[in-house]
Amino acid sequence: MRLFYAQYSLLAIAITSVIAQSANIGAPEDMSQVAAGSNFTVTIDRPDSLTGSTEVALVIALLSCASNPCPGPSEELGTVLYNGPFDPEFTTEPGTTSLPPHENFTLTVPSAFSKGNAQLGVAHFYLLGASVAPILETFNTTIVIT
Ligand SMILES: *[C@@H]1O[C@H](CO)[C@@H](O)[C@H](O)[C@H]1NC(C)=O
Ligand SMILES: *[C@@H]1O[C@H](CO)[C@@H](O)[C@H](O)[C@H]1NC(C)=O
Ligand SMILES: CC(=O)N[C@H]1CO[C@H](CO)[C@@H](O)[C@@H]1O
Repeated sequence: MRLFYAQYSLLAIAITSVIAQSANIGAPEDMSQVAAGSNFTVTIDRPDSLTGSTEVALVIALLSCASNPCPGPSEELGTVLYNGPFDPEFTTEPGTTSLPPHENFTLTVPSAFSKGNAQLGVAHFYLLGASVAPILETFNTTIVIT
């Protein structure tokens, strides 16, 4: 019985850390306004976790959903603004050291990009734990192009 509980709690820890592994968009906030043709900063947070993981790649893309509902980033990413490595780090900037490991990307909205709501979609590929499980996750926020 003891063994059972021990295994059960190990499993619970494993599940919790898988959830905690998920990256997310720290900025911009949902419904932030960004002018077409301008630069904006996207912060991708990568909360620290128990299970070791190895970063592989990150894609950040923008898709207009001014005239159609946003399909979700796992269906369609749209215009790729960034495609490359992901290197989340703790910041050393005073006053912000409680932030989770993250990376800031300065990206440019194409000047001809349609105005209105746009899906800021992220695809994140990494290798999880000692078993080196390949994980592809997608997540998104909505920004308003002005
Ligand atoms: C926008 O970013 C690009 C590339 O990082 C840079 O060359 C350009 O000067 C920036 N523009 C503004 C207005 O900050
Ligand atoms: C990312 O940007 C935030 C907000 O400007 C800043 O506080 C933080 O130090 C930056 N992080 C890194 C790693 O440069
Ligand atoms: C289309 C799509 O996947 N939208 C999702 C964007 O992210 C929010 C949560 O931040 C979801 O609620 C939406 O479903």
